[in-house]
Amino acid sequence: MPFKSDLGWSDVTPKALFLNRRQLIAGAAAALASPALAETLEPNSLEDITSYNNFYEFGWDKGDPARHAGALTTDPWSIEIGGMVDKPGTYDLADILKGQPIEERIYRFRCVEAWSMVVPWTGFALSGLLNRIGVQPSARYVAFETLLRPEEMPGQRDGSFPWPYVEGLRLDEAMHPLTLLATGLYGEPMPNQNGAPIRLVVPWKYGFKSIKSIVKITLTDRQPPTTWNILQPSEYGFHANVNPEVDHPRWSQASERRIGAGLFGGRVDTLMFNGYADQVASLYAGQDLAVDY
Ligand SMILES: Nc1nc2c(c(=O)[nH]1)N[C@H]1C(S)=C(S)[C@@H](COP(=O)(O)O)O[C@H]1N2
Ligand SMILES: [Mo]
Repeated sequence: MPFKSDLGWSDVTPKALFLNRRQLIAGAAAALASPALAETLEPNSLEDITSYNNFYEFGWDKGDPARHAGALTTDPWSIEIGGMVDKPGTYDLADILKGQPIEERIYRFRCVEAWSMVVPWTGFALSGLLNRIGVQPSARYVAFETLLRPEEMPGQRDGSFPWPYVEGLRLDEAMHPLTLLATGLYGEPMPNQNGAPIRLVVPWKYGFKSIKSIVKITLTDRQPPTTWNILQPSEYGFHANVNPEVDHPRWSQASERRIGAGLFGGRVDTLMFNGYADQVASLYAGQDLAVDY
């Protein structure tokens, strides 16, 4: 029988994650580099963030994840970490979170479908976990995989989709301090429909890169396959950096609909790298962003 810790990750996280909405908003104001961005960083409501979701394991409608993800068992949870690492293994989430300080990060979130939100995540930098596991010099990419459990994920009973959902980052992107492993939002453990118990958040890339409910992380020297690129390579690239100047073949990426902003007034200009250009543009120096979409 596999080792079962008496302390599940959900016993550990709520205390570590405690913070209230007022503190989150104060934090957002303090973190602002430019007052012009204040309006765009007012977080969406918990209701918006947990009722309008893409999580195709639970169905194709934006309301399906809220309806069906409650059935997902998220404790116990473990992540298999392997490939070009010093300490490969299957780690209980409680062990991954032990001694790991949890931070609040209020990020813009921009879906490739041209809608957006602002989300007050809680979590920790992916680089912290990779450093503890020990990345070997030969590694150049990080591959991620979502749970495969068709008994609890009705969408996975649809055989036409290449389950499990997979994603990947270049190692320099994975190590960037903005790249987050999120374990909650609004100071509460991650709602199932948002990718419980642990999901990636890469705020300068289209939302499909931010893979949910991660069970496997592999360090590799080859660019890993990614779900939307497998499905439609001419529309969804590996990089998927938010870029108002590179349109999707079927729609403009110059602006976005801010969820919750009301029927009239909800359209805002899309920002280069989703507003994080000063922190990430240097990662792509010398690359043609229209080719590496
Ligand atoms: N495993 C998995 N991860 C996923 C998805 C998915 O369908 N399955 N959808 C992606 C897409 S397209 C988006 S926009 C975001 C949505 O995250 P949210 O529902 O928390 O806003 O999750 C991403 N991660
Ligand atoms: Mo998306």
